[in-house]
Amino acid sequence: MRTDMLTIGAFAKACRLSPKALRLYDELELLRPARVDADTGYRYYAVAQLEQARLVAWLRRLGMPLAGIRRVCALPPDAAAREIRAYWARVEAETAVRRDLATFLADHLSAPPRKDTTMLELRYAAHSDRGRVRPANQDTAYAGPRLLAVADGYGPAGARAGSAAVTALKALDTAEPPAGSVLNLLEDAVQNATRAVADATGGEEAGTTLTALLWTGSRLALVHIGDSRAYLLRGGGLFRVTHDHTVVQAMLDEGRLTPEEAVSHPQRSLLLKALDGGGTPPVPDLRLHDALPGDRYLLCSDGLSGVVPDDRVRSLLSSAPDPDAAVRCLTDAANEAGGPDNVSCVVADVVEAGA
Ligand SMILES: [Mn+2]
Repeated sequence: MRTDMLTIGAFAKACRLSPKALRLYDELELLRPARVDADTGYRYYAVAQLEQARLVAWLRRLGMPLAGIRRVCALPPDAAAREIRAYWARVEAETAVRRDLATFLADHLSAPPRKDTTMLELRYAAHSDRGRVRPANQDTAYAGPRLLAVADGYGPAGARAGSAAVTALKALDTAEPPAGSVLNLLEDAVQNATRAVADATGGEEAGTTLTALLWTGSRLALVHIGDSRAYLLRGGGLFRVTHDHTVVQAMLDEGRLTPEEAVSHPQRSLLLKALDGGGTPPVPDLRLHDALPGDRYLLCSDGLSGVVPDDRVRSLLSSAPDPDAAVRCLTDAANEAGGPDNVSCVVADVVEAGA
């Protein structure tokens, strides 16, 4: 027998893994023995495989799926390092989504923090504009006493898709506070919107984003799918509430793109998630925001966020005297920046009732 070959026992000792683990790695095709004796079935490993055995063990400890481990092990060190960083960025992004869901559920189960009995209500305005380049407007913007929504349709039947999604939510825009569980309302809303999009497009290539806020009387519940956005202006600061469901955002999260590269990326509007009327409704991002008097919310399509930088949005939004003026000056700003896309804005102020 060659001297650079180790029995499974000797190899196990040298790499500090159990023979059982090594047999498992063999079965999972993560680490094949260098030689298997045809007569006895004994496994032999090369000394050069020690490093890889340790790597497999660490990657399993990291929780990397088997396919990922196989890929990493087949790569040269530099590429393997990139693959591990990208894997971890994905884990963190997925954890962030779960963290938001956990926060949403905890918020939902805890009482609103406002102890005084001041009634709050929304003052709102919506405006949608074709822009300066597109032949038609495929955006839909809606604002009512309880519902704020923006949908950005794409594909030949995109306008119908966006409008159908928003129309499906309008049943929530009633005078009375929503009865029953907000969780059910939001779940039903997305299902109804998905069905409405399917009916409206009749199998044509089309879909839409949907970003909506539902007013419960003390809180705003967010449903979000796609790359339209929600922002909150509070205490002079502009906070982005939503995370884009785009390929470019995922690449940003994974550290494969810089924010500067993302702004001009040719595929920046390619969606990872949308209401396309397909079989299963996409899982939306959900959030619950406690409303404070003086809060100003903005929903917009990428026709605004794609061309008007956040600090400009913040200054326009904070200087506008009311929601109507705000939606007008924001759409104007998008058009002044070239208006390459349809642009939609919804602005709502949280105010004391009767104020
Ligand atoms: Mn758009």
